[in-house]
Amino acid sequence: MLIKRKRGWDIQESQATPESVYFSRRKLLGAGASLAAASFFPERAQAQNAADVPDPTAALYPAKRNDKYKFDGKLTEEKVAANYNNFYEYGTSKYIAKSAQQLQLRPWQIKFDGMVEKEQTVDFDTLMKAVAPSLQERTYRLRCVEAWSAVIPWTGFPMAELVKFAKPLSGAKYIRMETFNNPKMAPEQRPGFLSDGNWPYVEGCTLEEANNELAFMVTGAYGKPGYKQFGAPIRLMMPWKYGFKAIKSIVRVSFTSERPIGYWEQLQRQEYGFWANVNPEFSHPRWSQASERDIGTGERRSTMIFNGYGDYVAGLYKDLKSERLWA
Ligand SMILES: Nc1nc2c(c(=O)[nH]1)N[C@H]1C(S)=C(S)[C@@H](COP(=O)(O)O)O[C@H]1N2
Ligand SMILES: [Mo]
Repeated sequence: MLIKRKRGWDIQESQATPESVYFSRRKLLGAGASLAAASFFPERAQAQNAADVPDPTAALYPAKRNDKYKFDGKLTEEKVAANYNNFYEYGTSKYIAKSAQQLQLRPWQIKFDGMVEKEQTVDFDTLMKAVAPSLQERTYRLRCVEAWSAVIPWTGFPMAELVKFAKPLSGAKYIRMETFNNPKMAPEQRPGFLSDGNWPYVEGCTLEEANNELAFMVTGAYGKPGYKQFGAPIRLMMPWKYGFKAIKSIVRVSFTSERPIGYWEQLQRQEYGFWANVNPEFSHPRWSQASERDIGTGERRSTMIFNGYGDYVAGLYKDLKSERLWA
């Protein structure tokens, strides 16, 4: 596919206009409305929109912490992480927190289809009831392919529980996931706008990766559910892979025998591959991946292979040396 225009995601962070994370706040203050300014802060960004309905899963939060997955970084402050996001359905900038409040979380249905015992469409709250016993908080590092990183406490449940819930057939090898496609909730999805014709956002993984203990379905962040800019009500987190694999606001989970093609892979195959495992030695075609900038501290640090999670996941790839594991 021919890409004619330079799009937001073509620009590496350091090549983009440097702006402080407080840019959005100043813009709002400029607008003069103190309430609007306050809504920049995550505490307020969490306040329900008028159209939001009560969250029946609220009592499950904060979930018990699972400290097994230690990391060496400093937790990214909530107000920083919640105001520096990639969510192209709400624009190409990192300052989509306010726009993302248009996301309507209920009703939210998730379709399980493809190679499963029985196709089903399940309400998110029903799914939550089924997985509630395994709900937990885990802190993971997040490494974006654009060379910025964060350390975030996520609430969620092991992806293996989602697989169990879906009951895949024995021939299923891959999982393909889709984000919502609804211009009423995300105006950027209007025809003729950003990524025209390429929605919904799609990502995928192998069933083996999904069953790895690190693979996590995220339903909340910083101890709270329904955090829209983070991809509520449910998104993926595979901390050993570049962030673009961590698909947000999922509405469909399909089991297949064929490797799915992701949103970025479809747009620029030579730059964004299926595996996308973090590797400091394998450069992106347009920039080095050797180091990263922590959005919380502003410090630059060396990138680690598999983002530091090699003990858990390196074994998944030992027989795949001929594959492009690092793009
Ligand atoms: N649906 C959807 N999911 C998405 C994206 C997106 O644009 N749309 N961006 C991805 C990218 S590039 C990154 S780095 C992470 C960012 O997650 P965060 O905003 O929660 O930090 O979400 C990923 N999931
Ligand atoms: Mo990213």
